[in-house]
Amino acid sequence: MAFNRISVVGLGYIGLPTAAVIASRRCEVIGLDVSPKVVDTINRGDIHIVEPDLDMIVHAAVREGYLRATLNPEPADAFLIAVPTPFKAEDGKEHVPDLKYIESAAKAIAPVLEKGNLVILESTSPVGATERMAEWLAEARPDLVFPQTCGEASDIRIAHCPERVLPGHVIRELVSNDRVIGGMTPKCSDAAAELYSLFVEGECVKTTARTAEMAKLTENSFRDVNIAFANELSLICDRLEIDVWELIELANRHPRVNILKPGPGVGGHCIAVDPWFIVSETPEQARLIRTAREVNDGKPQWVIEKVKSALGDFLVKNPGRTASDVSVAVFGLAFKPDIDDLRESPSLAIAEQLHKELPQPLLLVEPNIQEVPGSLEGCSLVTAEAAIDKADICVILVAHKQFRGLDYSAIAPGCVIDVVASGRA
Ligand code: SAJ
Repeated sequence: MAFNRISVVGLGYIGLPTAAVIASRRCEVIGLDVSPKVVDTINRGDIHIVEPDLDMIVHAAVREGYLRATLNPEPADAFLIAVPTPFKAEDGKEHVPDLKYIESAAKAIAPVLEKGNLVILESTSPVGATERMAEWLAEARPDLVFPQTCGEASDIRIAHCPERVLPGHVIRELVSNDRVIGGMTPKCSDAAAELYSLFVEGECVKTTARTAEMAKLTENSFRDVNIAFANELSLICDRLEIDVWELIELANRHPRVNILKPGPGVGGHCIAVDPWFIVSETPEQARLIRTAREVNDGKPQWVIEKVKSALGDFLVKNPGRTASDVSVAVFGLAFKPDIDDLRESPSLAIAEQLHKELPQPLLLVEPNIQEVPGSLEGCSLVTAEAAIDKADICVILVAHKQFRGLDYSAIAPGCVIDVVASGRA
């Protein structure tokens, strides 16, 4: 199959890097997005998201004419859909996958589809979403035949090939990771594998669309369950007055034990979301996966209680002081170390809650941002040293590299709440 022109639908954290990497292989790429601002930014050779090295690659691809963005669907040989799949509340259930963006992407490209085209769904999706997308395409184009009705004789090839890249390492992982290629038929898998061979150096492993959907959900659920184990251990150890970090280090010396790190909770747009796609479909069976989600989602509140209890103890030990003159510093707002992404961050959620509940504005230490987030208006962004100098209580929520080796000896005993063992990291 010849891929002279590839359309990437959705130019976000996955779509834009993918479009740029394909374009860097000297293939014509058209990026389709619903946001005029995003389209303009990319057509200027700039980027609207933060990802190391992406700016350079987009800039070069646009300048050399291999990448351009548009608001209007255009014909192409292959369409790669990378739109968000959030969850919604429906029929009394809280975490139901919301396929509205996939539906609108399918409806947007349907009019320009041509016989012989390949459509790939990259968005993390509940099992069955690829088949659903194929139905939306078929409804819009009764003149074409699709794999769900015609199998290998279809005019359009359809596959699910989930993205698996780690934010912060997207450009490297896009090329080096193995790819799961889930075609609706074996020929659909072959066509998709051929497309990925344009830029993937990892292995392209073929399977069915449903297995590919479940594989992606499984990977993120595996990580969520393992983080929940670490987070649960941190609660148990706190109760038993054991240092959880020392405990994990010791247990991990066993050749078959590898416990992850406890933290303030699980953030980001994937690991805290995707397991619900399994729970939503199979609630009776997915008991461990659901519990892991609940353990991780409960961690921010546990941290907040820790801060309030430290504040209570501080006031008992310092009878001349009142809550309104106790200063609390929060170290780290990002959803994980060494990035500037605050979206779906448990640390930001903890800071917001403390900001609401404590009378004194917080001191914020977040070396990766330049402005105080709107939800923390009134708080001040300060250096780590200034925070330690001014604060009575320090709460360390993210193990940013800048927080290693900080000296908290000026802070009273019991007033440093280090949720991520930043000194050890
Ligand atoms: N976290 C811990 N303890 C740990 C590891 C992580 O508390 O030991 C927390 C992080 O601080 C963060 C959250 O978990 O809040 C998620 O971070 P992450 O680094 O585990 O993962 P993401 O969300 O940045 O990216 C994940 C990756 N999935 C897996 O590693 C299985 C990535 O490969 C996926 O492509 C991405 O989700 C996605 O888009 O689905």
